[in-house]
Formats: sequence, structure tokens, C-alpha cells
Amino acid sequence: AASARQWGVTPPISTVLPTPGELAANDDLIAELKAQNNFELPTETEKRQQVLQLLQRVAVEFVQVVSRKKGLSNAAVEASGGKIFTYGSYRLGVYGPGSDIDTLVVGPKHVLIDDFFSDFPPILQRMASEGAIEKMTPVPDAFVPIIKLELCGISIDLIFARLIIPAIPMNLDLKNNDYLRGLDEREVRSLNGTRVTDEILELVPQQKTFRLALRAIKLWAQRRAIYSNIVGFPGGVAWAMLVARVCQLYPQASGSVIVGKFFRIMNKWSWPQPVLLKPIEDGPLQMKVWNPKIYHGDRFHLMPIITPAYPSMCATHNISLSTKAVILRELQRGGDMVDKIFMKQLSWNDLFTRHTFFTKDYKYYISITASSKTKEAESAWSGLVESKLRHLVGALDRKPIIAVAHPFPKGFERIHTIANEQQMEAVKNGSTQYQAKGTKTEMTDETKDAVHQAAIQNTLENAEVPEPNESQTKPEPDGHTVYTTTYYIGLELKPLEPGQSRELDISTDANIFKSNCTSWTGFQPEVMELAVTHTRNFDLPDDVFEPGEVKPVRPKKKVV
Ligand code: 3AT
Ligand code: MN
Ligand code: MN
Repeated sequence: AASARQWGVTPPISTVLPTPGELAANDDLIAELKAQNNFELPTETEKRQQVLQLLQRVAVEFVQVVSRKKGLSNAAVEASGGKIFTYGSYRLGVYGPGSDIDTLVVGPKHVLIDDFFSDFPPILQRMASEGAIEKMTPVPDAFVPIIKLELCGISIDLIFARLIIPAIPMNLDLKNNDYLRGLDEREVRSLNGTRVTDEILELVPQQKTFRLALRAIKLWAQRRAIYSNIVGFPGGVAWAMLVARVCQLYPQASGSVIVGKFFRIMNKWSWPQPVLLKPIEDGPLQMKVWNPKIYHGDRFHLMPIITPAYPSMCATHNISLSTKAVILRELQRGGDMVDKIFMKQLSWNDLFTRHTFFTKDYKYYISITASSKTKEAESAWSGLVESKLRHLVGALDRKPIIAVAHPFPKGFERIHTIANEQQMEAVKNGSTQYQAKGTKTEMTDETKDAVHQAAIQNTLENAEVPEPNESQTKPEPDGHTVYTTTYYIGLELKPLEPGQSRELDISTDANIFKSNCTSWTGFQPEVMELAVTHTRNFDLPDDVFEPGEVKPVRPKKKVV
């Protein structure tokens, strides 16, 4: 069945069925993912379904309430419908215990995004049981406007889109490109997540195999610190498309085989040839579609992975020479390990070993510390700095002495209490000596992106960040608080050529990067600071190491 048609843009590489050994390796892989707590309990999944049923009822009620407000006839109100869709890891079926549910509410043409923000939350409050909603944060100014909430203990990302039709029946799907007619760019973006995930699932020969392989690849990419769209690695959607392409090339293979082939195929891929799941569609509308023949910018994509739904886009435009090199290195390691796993010399557990970014990989690091006097300012400022990091990585890539500039995908958030200028100076440069009592370092979370983005957007539009209030600007007797987020870039230097100096001067690149960040309209020189410093491996702060990891030590001076 799976081999009856061609999946994707080329014939398959092989259609053989898995061997008993490959099936055994598949069972082992499932067992290892279970041991890694990658699957959630059936009772939890049931809770997700109940939450989605509630959201569906709320969506219908919401559409009716708005339809009535807009003066539609009773019959039209009754017929107006409303439907929820999901996207993200839940839709792909690769969610774990900590995953959110990414949910899209679709309404008919007379229901607008403003109605969603004004009317959906109170209706949800009313229809949810007492105390079920723990938190609700509407972020209307985000790139994709969103309501983030916590419902029955499950995080929900709720977005909205309308279609230019009078009613939304329950059997509607979003495949038809004509549904994009008459929508603005923002509305198209909101529909995009569901349209892309739905297409990915339709374009793979066996969904069950795809899901298992994708779970393995996502876990591997997270453990190896190469999962983050924002700093220049593939994100969830891009990893999903890569796995889907390998599934197309081996339509009958087991998940275990897909994982092995994945590493080899993607490592040997003739980048920058794009990874496509189907031919790129020239849609019915005037929308930009990825095309390096037409758009100069698209020619610079080093590892293009193209979304299947119209309008097709490159999901990996942030990848740099360095992050590409790191990805290829990891693909090589993954391929070598899976060979050994199939020969029973290693186990799947070895594939998922944590990265050694701070313990072994580099001797030299660059620390980028964004600091602010208020928590709110820091949220926006660190998000802005993070979104510009890849430009600094690009500049470092172009330096002849640097072989690899590897940005760590997460920032480290710290809270400090400082008593004087000198301590302030140290903290601004990334020191962890004055961390506030009772606080601990936290890692930035991908899921905060929308909030970060919105904070940036907010400040762009209103051109003001909450001013620090009096008590925060005046030094208090017991010192005052500074919030920092530090990002680390690992540096691998090229072997010295005769006559070349070891001197690594990045001051020009650091200054360009800093002015790139501080030229942001939301930047407040009184409140926010940015520092770029060199850090040797043995000078890294203790809190970047996990329990059990050994911090590098200063090498002993050679005795002459
Ligand atoms: P989890 O299981 O939730 O950790 P996920 O793949 O569902 O994994 P997210 O919920 O963070 O990850 O994201 C789901 C989708 O939402 C992926 C992407 O289409 C969209 N998305 C997330 N963050 C952003 C962002 N900052 N900008 C644009 N789209 C985003
Ligand atoms: Mn999600
Ligand atoms: Mn999400």
C-alpha cells in the first residue's frame, strides 16, 4: 500500500520491508524513548482531548455571540459554526508530558481577530469549570497574535483566523488555497501552522513510522543542542520536514531504519539543494513563494527546507556556515552511532547523550549579556538580542582565524542584587557572583518566543518600555536588582599559519552587533545594557553545568 504511489518529488531509494533485526531495533527504540519519558500517560492524553472538546464548544459559542452582536439573523447565527484545529507537536503526534497544545480557532468572515481578543477569553472563563484556567495572557501584537493560557494544567497556545465564507462547518479542512483569498498577511500566517502540519502528515507514507522517527530525531537534536530556529538551527517544523523526506525515500522502512537513513541522507545531501516534500506550488494569489531564481535573498539559504503548503517558505533561513558545520558534524556522529547500534555495539541511549558544549567542545567562548533594571524590560531586551545573535555569528564566521562560531540555543537568565557600581559592572559583563538570594538561573524556553516577540513588537509600536519606578532606580540600602540573560557562542579557531597571531580581536564585530541591537526603537539606554566579552572555558560560570558534569580547569603553566 505504502509503495503504490510515489511519495514526494523523486522515486523511492528502497521499498524493502524491515528485517527482523531492524524490527527488533525498532522495539528497542520505542523502549528507550519510553525510558526517556518521551511519551505521556494515556490518562494525560485523555485530558488533552477533553480540553480540546471544551475549546471546540467555546469556539462555536464565541462565533455565535459575535455573529449575534453583528446583527445576523437567528438562522445565520445558528449556522455560523466555528471549528478548532491543532498544529505543532500535538497535531504531529510527537508531544510529550511537557508539550503545549497549539490550537487554531477558525471563524467565518464576519468574525475578526479583535473579536477574538475581546470575546473569546470571557466566554472561555464562563464555560470552563471553576479554577480550570490558571493563567491567561493575550498577546495581540505578536507576529502571530496569540492567547497563551494554562487550562486544566495544560499549556495552550491559542491563535485565530477567519475564512472569507459565511459559515464554518465541522467537516471543513484548510487545504484549499482559495481560502487564503482576501486575507491579510497576518491572517495567512495564522492559518499556516495547521496547513503545513496537515500537509506534512499527508505527504508521508506511514504516519506511525514518521512519528516514531521524529520523536527520536527531536530528542536527539535537543540533547545535542542543535534545536532552535532563532539562533540558526532547525526548529520543530524543519526537523519534521527532514524526517518526512526520509520517510518518502524509504516508504516501507521501520522507524529505526528511518533514523539511521536520516543521518546519512541529510549529511550527504547536496546542500544548498532544497529539501522539498512536493513540488512548490505557484498559488492563485500574489504571495511571495520561496524561489532563489527570483529572490536574491533566497540564494543565501545554506540548508533550505521548504514548507509544503502554499505559500511555501524556507523554514531554515537562519542557518549560518557555522551552524551548518555543527549540524553536519552531529549528523555524522548520529550516523556512525546508529551503525553501531544496529551492530549491537552501542544502544539507542548513547545516541541521546547530552552535548558537551560547555565541558569539552571549546576552549574559547564569547558571552553576550543583555541586562535590564526591570523584569519586563529584560523580557523584551533579551528577546531582541537573541533575535540578532545570528548576525554576530555571521560576522564571526567571516573572520579568517575562526573555524566555527557555535551559538548555544538557550540563554541563561539570572537575577542579581548589587550594592555598588563595581558590582554592577561585573554583573553587566556576565558575572554570577552577586546572584540574588533564593533565585536560581533559568534557561530560556523556546515557548516564550511569542511573548518575547510581542514584547518587542509592543515596544516598537508604543516606543516605550515600562519605566523603572523610583524604588528601582535609586540604590536601596540593601542594593538593587539587575536582570540578565547571557548567551554563549563557542569558538573553534583555525590552526595557526606561520606569522599569524593568536590575537582574537572581535571588538569591531562586537561593536557592530551592539549598535545593531541598541538601534532598536525600544532600546532604553537608562534601563538596558549589552556586553560582549571573551570567556575561557575554565572561567565559565558554574550554573551552565549540569550535575555530574566536570567544569574545565585552567591548564597548569608549563615549566620552562
Ligand atoms: P512542543 O512539544 O510544544 O515543545 P512544538 O513543535 O509544538 O513542540 P511550539 O509549541 O513551540 O513547538 O511551536 C509550535 C509551532 O508554532 C511551530 C511553529 O509553526 C509555530 N511557532 C512557534 N514559535 C514561533 C515563533 N516565534 N514564530 C512563528 N511561529 C512560531
Ligand atoms: Mn507545541
Ligand atoms: Mn506552542
